[in-house]
Amino acid sequence: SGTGVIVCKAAVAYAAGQPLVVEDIQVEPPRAGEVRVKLVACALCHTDAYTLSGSDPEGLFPSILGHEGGGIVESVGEGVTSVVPGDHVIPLYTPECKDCMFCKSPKTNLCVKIRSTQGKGLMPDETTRYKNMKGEPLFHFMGCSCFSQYIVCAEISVAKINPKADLSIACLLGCGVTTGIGAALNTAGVEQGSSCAVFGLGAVGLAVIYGCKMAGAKKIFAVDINPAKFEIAKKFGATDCINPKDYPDKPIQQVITGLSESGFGIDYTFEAIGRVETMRSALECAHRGWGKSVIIGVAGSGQEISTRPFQLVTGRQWLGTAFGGYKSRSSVPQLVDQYMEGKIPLEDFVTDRMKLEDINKAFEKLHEGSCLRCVIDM
Ligand code: NAD
Ligand code: AHE
Ligand code: ZN
Repeated sequence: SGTGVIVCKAAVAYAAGQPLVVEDIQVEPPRAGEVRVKLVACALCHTDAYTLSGSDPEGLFPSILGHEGGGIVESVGEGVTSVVPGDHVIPLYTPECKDCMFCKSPKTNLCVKIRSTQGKGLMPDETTRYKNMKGEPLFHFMGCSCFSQYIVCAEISVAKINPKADLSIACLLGCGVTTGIGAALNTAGVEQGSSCAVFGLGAVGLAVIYGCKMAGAKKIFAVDINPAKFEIAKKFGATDCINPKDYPDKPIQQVITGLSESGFGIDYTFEAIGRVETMRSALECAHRGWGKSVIIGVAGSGQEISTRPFQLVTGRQWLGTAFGGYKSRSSVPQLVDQYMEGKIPLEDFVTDRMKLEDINKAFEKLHEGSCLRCVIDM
C-alpha cells in the first residue's frame, strides 16, 4: 500500500450554493511528511455549510469539504515517524507542529506551520492530492477534506487516538465538541461558582454548556430563538433558558443583565451562532469590571463587529477561540480517553446518521432545528 493512486468515492463541492456531487475521485499517495487516511466516519459542522454557501472568504471550488472525521492510516510518506499504517487518527484543521513560535507558546494553539497553504486549499508543497476522473484538480479544505473515503493530510494534521474508540462517535472531537468544551475551559477559564450565558444551542453551544458545567459554573443561561433546543440544553447543564423572541421590546443583553445575580451582568458569555448582532449582545451582557465574552461563531465575509468602546473601558473583555484553544495533537487523544471513561457524552450530540451518497440530505438536516450532528458513514 501507499505507492499508487486510490480511486474512491468523495462528495465534491463544484460551486458555491450547489449540491455536492458524489463521484469517484483519484487520491494520490502521500508525499514526504504526509499521511493517507481511510475515513471511517465524518460529521457535518455548520462551518461546512457556511463554506458551501459561499460566505467564507477563503472558500475555494472545486473542493472536498468536511473537517470532523475519523479514520485509519492507510500509508505514510517519507520521513513520517509519529504514525504508522493501521493507526486510528482524527484529522486536525488546527495542526500542531510543536516547533513554530505559536506551538512553543503556551498562550495559543494556532500553529502557523502550514496555515498559508492550508488557506489556499493546497498541501504544504503547494500542490493537491485530489483529482476528479477527468483529471481536473480538486482543492483540499481546512487541511482535512473529510468528505472523501481516502484523504491526504500533513503528518502534523492528524492525532493518533485510542484504537478502541468508536470512530463514528469520536469524530465529533475533530471540531464541534472540542471547540465548545475548550471555549469554556481554556479560552474563558470558567471558574467554580461563576455565571455563564451561551448564545446558540447547536452542537458547539451545547458543548460550551457542558464545559461550563464541568468547570462548576453555578448559573448557565442558554439562549436560542428555537425553544425546541431548551430540553437538551438543560440535559447538558443549562439552568435557565431564554428565547429572545419572548422579549420583543428589549435588547436581549438588557434582559440577561437584569436576570444576573449582581445586576451587573454574567461572568462568562459565549457566541456560538456566527452573527455579529448576537456577538454584540453577548459582549454587552458580560459582567461590568471582569466579564469575558468569547466569539466562537464564524461570521460571513465582510461582516464586522461593533460595540461602544465604553463597554470595554468598563472592564469587559472580548475574546475569540479556534478549536477551543486546544493544542490539537497533544489534547485530542486525551479528550478521546475522557470520552471512553464516560466523562464526555458524545453520543448525545449524534442525532442523525447517513450514507455518503445522501450527504446533500445531511446538509438539509443541518438546517433543521432538530439536528445537532449528522454522522456520515463513509
Ligand atoms: P448550528 O447551526 O448547529 O447551531 C446554531 C444555533 O444558533 C441553532 O440552535 C440556532 O437555532 C441558533 N440561532 C440562530 N440564530 C439565532 C439568534 N439570532 N439568536 C439565538 N440563537 C440563534 O451550528 P454549530 O455547528 O453549533 O456551530 C455554531 C457556530 O460555531 C457556527 O458559526 C460555526 O461555523 C462555528 N464554529 C466555530 C468553531 C471555532 O473553532 N471557532 C468551531 C466549530 C464551529
Ligand atoms: N476561513 C474563514 C474563517 C473560518 C474560521 O474562522 N474557521 C475557524 C474554525 S471553524 C471550525 O468549524 C478557525 O479555526 N479559524 C482559525 C484559522 O486559522 O482558520 C475566514 O474568515 O477567512
Ligand atoms: Zn467545525
